[in-house]
Amino acid sequence: MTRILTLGEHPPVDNFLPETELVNEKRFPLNVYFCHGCSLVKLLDVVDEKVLFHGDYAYFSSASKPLVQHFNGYADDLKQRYALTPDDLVVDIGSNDGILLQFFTDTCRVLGIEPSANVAAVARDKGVETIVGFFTRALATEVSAAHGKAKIITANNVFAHIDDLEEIVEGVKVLLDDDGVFVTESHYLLDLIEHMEFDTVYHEHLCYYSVKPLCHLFERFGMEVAAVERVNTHGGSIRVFARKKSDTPIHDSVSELLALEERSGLHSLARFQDFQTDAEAIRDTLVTLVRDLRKEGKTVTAYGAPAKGNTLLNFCGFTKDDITYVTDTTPHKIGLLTPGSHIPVVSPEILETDTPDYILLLAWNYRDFILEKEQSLRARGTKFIIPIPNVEIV
Ligand code: DWN
Repeated sequence: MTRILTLGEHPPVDNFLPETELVNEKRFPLNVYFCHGCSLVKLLDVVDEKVLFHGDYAYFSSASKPLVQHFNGYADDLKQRYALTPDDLVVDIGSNDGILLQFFTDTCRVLGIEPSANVAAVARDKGVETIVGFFTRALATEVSAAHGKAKIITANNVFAHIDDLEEIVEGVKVLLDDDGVFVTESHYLLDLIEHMEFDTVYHEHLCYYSVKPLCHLFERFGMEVAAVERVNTHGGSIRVFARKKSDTPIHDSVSELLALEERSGLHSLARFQDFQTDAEAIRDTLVTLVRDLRKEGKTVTAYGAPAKGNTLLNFCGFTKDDITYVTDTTPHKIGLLTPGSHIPVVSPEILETDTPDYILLLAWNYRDFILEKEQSLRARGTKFIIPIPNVEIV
């Protein structure tokens, strides 16, 4: 393993806190490594999953309208591919607020598995049956005994969060129908490095997947990657279709993406040699810009308090002296402080009356949607600072 990026000591990005609890805030090293064996890029400093995912978790997928639209389309795609009948079972691991399964309840049986009770409660209110807990072999055995085998198991923006991959893949094999499919969506390493999305590095994200190490992983457990697709969520992700080993031919998309990765140098350490200096260059440009604007008496706020935004704020060392407040649509985050940088999170309604001179767009992965949505604010003179893939003002 060779370290390819160090971002310093950071608090968990989804642990938004009230002023009174700041004393308990802990920081952990945030370093990224490249594996010479299978080309996997990952963290080695693993923070206990109970510290990261707990009964007061702050991320609600449905707080982002474009993401709801994405998962609606994703559900339609799976329904078309796999002729689901009312008796079929679709299980979503890390189902959050039921953002995907809500689109299956009219078609078949669904079951969510979500470790954060407060988020699972929102899914249940949507009629999505949800078990509160982490997915394990034991839970898979219980579920298959109670509900039968699953035709489809999904794990979106969660497969990269898991340290014990053997436990989850073996659990999937227990619960999955022999001709079932295990579909995952994870941030794609190629997009991360090509678009300098270093802010998506945080403790929840243990692995930064490319297709090569995923093929190795499933091979180890008697499964295979049957097909892959690139999707545009979270700055660029891969939707991977895995199944139990079979005689059915593998779709060309797998060899095509493996070849693209090879051509892009993604399987060799050299590809990452400038990762640190390039990340620091973006940081330095952003810090200089914001601090110069403040010196000129300009007001600077931020838009969206995503997990990735907290990596960026802390890597830049920003405080509320630099950024007065950050707006977010997630009720759970409003009224709390951003982890580490301790900037107040407020309701987006403030922008109906307040006209900041500049707004740092932390939720850059929804750039087009947000710039469109905030036309009137921009007409009032507010400029947006886009930090990734390079700092620009629009
Ligand atoms: O792994 C994870 C990734 C995949 O998703 C999770 N553990 C956490 C999450 O990361 P994130 O917080 O960076 O995800 P989002 O979806 O980019 O977060 C966007 C944030 O911006 C949300 O808090 C909602 C907010 N938002 C907003 O305030 N106004 C979003 C939109 C679209 C808006 O218009």
